[in-house]
Parts: sequence; C-alpha cells; structure tokens
Amino acid sequence: MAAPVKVYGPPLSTAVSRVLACLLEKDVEFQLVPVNMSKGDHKSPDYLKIQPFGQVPAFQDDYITLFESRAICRYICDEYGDRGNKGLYGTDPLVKASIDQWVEAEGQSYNPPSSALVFQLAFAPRMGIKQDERLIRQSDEKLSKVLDVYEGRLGSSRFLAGDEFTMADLSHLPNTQYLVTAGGRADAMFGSRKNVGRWWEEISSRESWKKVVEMQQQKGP
Ligand SMILES: N[C@@H](CCC(=O)N[C@@H](CS)C(=O)NCC(=O)O)C(=O)O
Repeated sequence: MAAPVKVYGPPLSTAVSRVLACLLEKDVEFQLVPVNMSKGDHKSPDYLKIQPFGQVPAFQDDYITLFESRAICRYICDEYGDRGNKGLYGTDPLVKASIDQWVEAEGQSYNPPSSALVFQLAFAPRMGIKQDERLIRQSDEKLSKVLDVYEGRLGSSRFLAGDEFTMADLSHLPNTQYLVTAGGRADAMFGSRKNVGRWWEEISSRESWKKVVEMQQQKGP
C-alpha cells in the first residue's frame, strides 16, 4: 500500500487548510507533519529544502515535494483523479479552464484583501500586534468590490464554476472561515449579499470542511 502523502504545517494556517480540504474531498490518506512556526521551524535549513520561501504548507508524495497550496491542490486532483470527489477539478478542458479562472480570481482578487483582513482581525490580536485601521478599511472596500462581482456570478450559477462544488469554491473556504468568525464580517460582507450568503452556507457545510474546522479547533502539541 502506498504511504500517505505528507502535509507540513498547522491546520490553523489558511494555506495548509486549503490543502487539507482538498485531500479530504479526494479521500486521499495524509499525514500531518507539525511545523512549529512560533519557534521558526519553517525557516530552518532542512525545511527550506522542501519550501524555499520558508512558508507552510509543504507537501510530499513519495519522492515529489511541492509548495504553493493551489498548485498542490491541482496536483492532488490530477494524480488522484479516480478518488473521492471526481469533479473537483473538472474532467474536460473547458470545465477545467472555468475552474482555473475562479481559482485565479480567488488567488489574485479575493485573497489579497481577505488575507490582509484575516491577519489584521484574527491573528494580530492573538499575537499582540496593533491593528492597522487604515489597512482594514482599505481591505474592506476592496473585498466588497470583489464580492459584488461574486454576487452577480452566483445569481446565475449555484457554484462559481457551474452547477458543482469545485476547487474554485474550495479555495475560498480558508480565508472566508476566518472572516465570518474571528473577523466579524459574517453579516456585513456575506449575509448582506443574498447569493454570496447562500453560497457560503452551502460550501462551508461540506463534510470535508467541517473536518478541517474540527482539526483547527484541536489543540496542537
Ligand atoms: N501562496 C502560498 C502562501 C503561503 C503562506 O503565506 N503561508 C503562511 C501561513 S498561511 C506562512 O507560512 N507564513 C509565515 C511566513 O511567511 O513566514 C500558498 O498558498 O501556499
């Protein structure tokens, strides 16, 4: 039997949790390898050999190592095509392109303001870092504009790339989870937009994501 794939990093990291959600959707066995970020283990020479930017996650499957959560997810979907949710990354070029289009929109348009908000609203207080009010205001404004586009799209489509839940939706789960919980943006950003609110309720109720949230709530070593 093949060894489980390895994911390096804590489930609390948004990028790590993206990969975990994908593995759970695809029903691929994995081993979580702890990386003690508060001790700087992600900057150690050994870790830099598998993630040269000193970030989490890193990923190993047999002799292959990968970094960048969205690239890792694409690999998992292609390599384990016959497992779990077979439509997660589409099966024909047009569907794949549509999924990629929205994964790119997440990475290029949704992630910059939402990850800034996640850091400022969820992590800075825990780390004793003073919040940057100006950055919070600017990021709220930018994210609102992005969500207005999503509201239009989700008015004519159940999910971002069509009728099925795909990588495009999954990729939005990690930042959005923090925004609606610790970030206090549930009503102002999501519930106030009918289609976005309906979409969030549906994608955040998936068993795969509920398991990731449970992993996040477990105390680390
Ligand atoms: N684009 C990368 C982002 C990775 C990333 O920013 N990871 C954060 C945690 S969510 C990290 O390792 N931060 C520590 C650092 O940059 O030193 C991906 O998607 O994998």
